[in-house]
Amino acid sequence: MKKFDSSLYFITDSTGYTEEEFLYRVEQALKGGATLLQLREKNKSTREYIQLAEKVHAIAKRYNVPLIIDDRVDVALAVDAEGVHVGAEDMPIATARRLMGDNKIVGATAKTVPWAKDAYEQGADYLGVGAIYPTTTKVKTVLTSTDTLRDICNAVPIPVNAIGGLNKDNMDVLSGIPIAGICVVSAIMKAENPKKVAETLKTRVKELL
Ligand code: TZP
Ligand code: MG
Repeated sequence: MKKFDSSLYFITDSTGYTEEEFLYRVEQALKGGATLLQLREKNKSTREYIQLAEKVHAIAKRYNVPLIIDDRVDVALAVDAEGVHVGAEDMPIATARRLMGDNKIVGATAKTVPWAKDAYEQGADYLGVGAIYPTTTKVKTVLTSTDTLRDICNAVPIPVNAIGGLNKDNMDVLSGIPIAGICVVSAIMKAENPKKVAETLKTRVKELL
């Protein structure tokens, strides 16, 4: 399964939630129309990561939404997830591609045009570019300008998603930039009503693309 729609790419953060509440929120996001899902865990043991990924994958399958695992090719393979996302400090993209095979999605992070071109050449299927705005989500990142985002979109033939601090009220800066979609963590994860927020974001992003 290689075709995917990254228009509303929801990236999880289980911090502060019980597993039950977390899984409920993930499902609500999918009900609200998230098109792609990434499980992003930074503090779990391998065993815990796999156990949670199995549960999230079962939910995602019911909504026909591909599951991408952050950082960990072993976890992605263990649960037969649809893909993996690797950043600058993770496994090299070409290695992840070799291990995952050609039928899985390999996503990568890029913050400059040369970096984006290299990621594409190594076999990335999509790029996440940001942070567009400062973010409250725990991540090692710097801001990326919308000019750089546009240049990256024009430099590679693969889908490019904007990420970082995005919410329904601040997406206008992306207007006219040929992105494939947006990635959000906290906008949905911390929402009082994740389903409703996902619906709103989906509508806004459709207007934008
Ligand atoms: N990479 C760049 S910014 C970011 C990641 C993983 C976090 C985005 O989270 P939020 O809550 O949507 O700002
Ligand atoms: Mg990473």
